[in-house]
Amino acid sequence: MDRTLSKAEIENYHNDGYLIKKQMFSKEEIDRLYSIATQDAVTSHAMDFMDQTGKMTKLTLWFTPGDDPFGLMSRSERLINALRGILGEKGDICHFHSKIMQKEPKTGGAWEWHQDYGYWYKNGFFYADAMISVMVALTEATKENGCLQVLKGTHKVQRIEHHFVGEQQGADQPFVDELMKTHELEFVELEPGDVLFFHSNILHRSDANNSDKPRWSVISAYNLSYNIPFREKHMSCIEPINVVPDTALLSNEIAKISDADFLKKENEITLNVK
Ligand SMILES: O=C(O)CCC(=O)C(=O)O
Repeated sequence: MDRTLSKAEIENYHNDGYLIKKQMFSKEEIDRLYSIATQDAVTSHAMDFMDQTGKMTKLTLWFTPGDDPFGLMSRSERLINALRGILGEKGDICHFHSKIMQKEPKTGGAWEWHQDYGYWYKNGFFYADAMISVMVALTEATKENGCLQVLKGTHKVQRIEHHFVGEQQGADQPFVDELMKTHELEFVELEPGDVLFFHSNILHRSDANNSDKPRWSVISAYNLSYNIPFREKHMSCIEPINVVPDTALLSNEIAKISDADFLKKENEITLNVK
């Protein structure tokens, strides 16, 4: 399986604001990550976010990538090379944060239409083009279990105002309604091990999980080192990543998450990091 991004794939990312790369992680790697993701050590740090209908969706978020399998995944050569291809050489690639998204069967809630930069701008980052998210599917993600939806090409429209909707921040709805008339909606269905790269300004959302299957993923957000935020206290976002070989994820003995700097919900300012 060729895990490097071709010129055409990078061009597609810049045109559409996202790119799906199939099977960047093997079944064995995903089995290892998923088994750790479901351990108490991870789920006990999960924060609940209520959607408009009162349903809860959970996520566990940390900033500094450790030597555990999730840290090794987010620092892996294959991902960092892909990010260099997409983001170019204007700065070093830094890890802003990673989060394990836990959308439980029947109960897992929706995420409203938003741009990630709609949140991150509030932390004092100036350059949306220097920020990107990478979603790695830990389970199947389908329309039925609430896969991500993107509005193709909307990364080019700049930042839209965001307001609280339930406990989340949503993009100003009249702007979204208007953009829906002219931009194609794609349901990003993924298999375990597939990866979605998406621009910090692309509009995206997901439905509640009304199926009887969980929808779990890990999303790592990255930033280029020149994009120095003036309101963010966690400094991993401007520290160049210590890249590890792809083999590290399976060859490493650590079978649990590191005791990292997990985000706690009560911190108002850092809530903008989601
Ligand atoms: O995982 C999802 O369904 C939504 C995630 C998301 O919107 C985000 O991380 O910005």
